[in-house]
Amino acid sequence: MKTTQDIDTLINRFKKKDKVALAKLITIIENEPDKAHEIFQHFEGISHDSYIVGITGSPGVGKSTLTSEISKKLLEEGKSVGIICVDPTSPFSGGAFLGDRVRMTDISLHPNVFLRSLASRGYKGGISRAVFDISLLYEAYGMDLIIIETVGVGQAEFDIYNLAYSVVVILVPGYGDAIQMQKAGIIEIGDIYDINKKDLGGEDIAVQIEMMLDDSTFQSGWRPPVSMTNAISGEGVEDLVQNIMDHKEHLELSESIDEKKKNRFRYKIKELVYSKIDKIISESFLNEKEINEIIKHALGDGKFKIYRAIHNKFEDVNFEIKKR
Ligand SMILES: Nc1nc2c(ncn2[C@@H]2O[C@H](COP(=O)(O)OP(=O)(O)O)[C@@H](O)[C@H]2O)c(=O)[nH]1
Ligand SMILES: [Mg+2]
Repeated sequence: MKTTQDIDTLINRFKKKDKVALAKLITIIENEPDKAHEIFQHFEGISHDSYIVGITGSPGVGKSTLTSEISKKLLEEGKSVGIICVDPTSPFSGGAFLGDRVRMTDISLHPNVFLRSLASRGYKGGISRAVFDISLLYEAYGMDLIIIETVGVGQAEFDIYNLAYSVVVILVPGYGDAIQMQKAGIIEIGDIYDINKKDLGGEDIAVQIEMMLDDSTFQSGWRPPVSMTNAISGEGVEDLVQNIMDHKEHLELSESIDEKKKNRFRYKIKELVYSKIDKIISESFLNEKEINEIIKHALGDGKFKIYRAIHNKFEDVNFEIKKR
């Protein structure tokens, strides 16, 4: 438990761009979501916006390697980058060969980069809650770009489209045919496509994606570009970064960036409201002790009684919702 004074000290150091303070604040927010309002009230005067990029694709396609390469390009342009990596198989979280890990953590030593890796389980309020809060801390810190790396396609607990303004879908040679991609829903989600590991081929996939995109209509007026990269040599990464910047410019010019931002906050506000209500409900109707009693009861003389127990519990309740 951090005291208010500890938090004040951390905030002061954070405002002076102390990465250790940033790391500590992230840890507090991860473990004690209830502290978020106390922390964020210190940033109410900050109006900085970061641009949020989501990088998604199956495990092993090269997301971490690419994130690292993209970050290097951005650093060369004088930009700062905050990385959030939600991938249990990632070298960032220690799941791969030592060589990889050394190469990746390399960039995180740069003063303008901060990297946080999240295991995909065990967060109070879920992984998307933690990712949102960390992204907000990065914004307060003044990061120009935030990159969220995730295996998030179709993953219920982490919905990248609610957070990222540009979604980059990474594919690799040998992924499968176009029909499979369409079935997997992959063709609908990307703002940008990249075929990584071009040293192993991939022309055929690029052609198939291009054809599929040609057959689609895009109400937004943005037709997703397709790049090919070799994340190890860095080949093609410049094109990919350019595509991300072009998409950013498209969103800004067409003012659809506001829709993306609205969506991001709508998602967060709902989550905050539901977590408050959830807390009230569990505190006033069913606390852990009562749940344990029902479980004991159920184990004692029959599991079928749990339905009636819950039903009875709520039957007498008079829900009085005050109109405001
Ligand atoms: N041949 C080849 N291997 C790559 C390329 N990019 C990444 N890799 C390798 O693919 C493996 C998985 O990369 P990683 O970045 O961890 O993928 P992630 O799981 O999507 O984050 C690592 O061994 C990388 O060195 C590439 O362009 N070509
Ligand atoms: Mg990874």
